[in-house]
Amino acid sequence: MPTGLFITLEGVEGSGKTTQAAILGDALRRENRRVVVTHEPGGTRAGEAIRSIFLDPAVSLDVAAELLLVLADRAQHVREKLRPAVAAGEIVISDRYSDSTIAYQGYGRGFDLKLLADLNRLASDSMQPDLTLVLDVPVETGLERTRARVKGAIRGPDRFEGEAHEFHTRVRHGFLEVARAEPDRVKVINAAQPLEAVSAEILAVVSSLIKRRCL
Ligand code: Z5A
Repeated sequence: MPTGLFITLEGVEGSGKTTQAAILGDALRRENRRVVVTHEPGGTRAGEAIRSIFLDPAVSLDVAAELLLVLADRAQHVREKLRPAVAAGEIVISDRYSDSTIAYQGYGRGFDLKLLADLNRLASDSMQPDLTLVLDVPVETGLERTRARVKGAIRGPDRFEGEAHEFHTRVRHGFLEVARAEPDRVKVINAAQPLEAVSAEILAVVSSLIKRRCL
């Protein structure tokens, strides 16, 4: 029975998750591995519809509605895409997953962490990543990177880019707390380094896991 690997990339905005997910996916494909790169919110048809509501700052959302949307997205993502792909032996790389709910809705918005752990278990059908990489950057560095992107007019600021600096600082702290609590699963990568250095560090951690699992 083939079993793949489930890797998640987490971190504050502009930490480089999307860029690094693509680079890691390409590097593993060059080793002839079967790879799926996906993201939350989104990653399924239902998820993309949820994402467009979720990220649109013109759509007013209560924080409880915001929480329930990311959980609905995850419930569909796990059952439709993540679990089947891992069961088929693929290496699945997800740009954000359940730790984002702990960091954003827990540390950021103030929802009870125990409640979120229970809800995450329901939404994810208890599917845990084999490895989570927290790309850690100072909040200001991440926001500067995303501001440069907004200036380039690719897209406007989303719901979270408008939040106060303290919000993003709590979120960053949340990710680091998750890493402290689960050191076997969660590795922190210094994502303030140049892009190539971050990619090399990520590939080294992932390759070592692949070797340990004899994949
Ligand atoms: N959210 C939530 O609240 N609860 C949940 O449970 C989940 C999500 C799952 C998703 O937005 C939002 O959903 C997210 C949390 C919330 N909002 N926030 N914040 P998204 O998917 O649109 O945005 P994001 O996940 O935050 O990604 P991002 O803003 O696109 O950032 P990123 O993916 O980490 O970075 P990037 O796009 O790869 O890079 C940003 C720029 O920096 C780009 O121009 C790169 O070329 C550049 N870059 C990347 N790495 C480097 C280095 N090392 N040096 C210099 N420049 C770099």
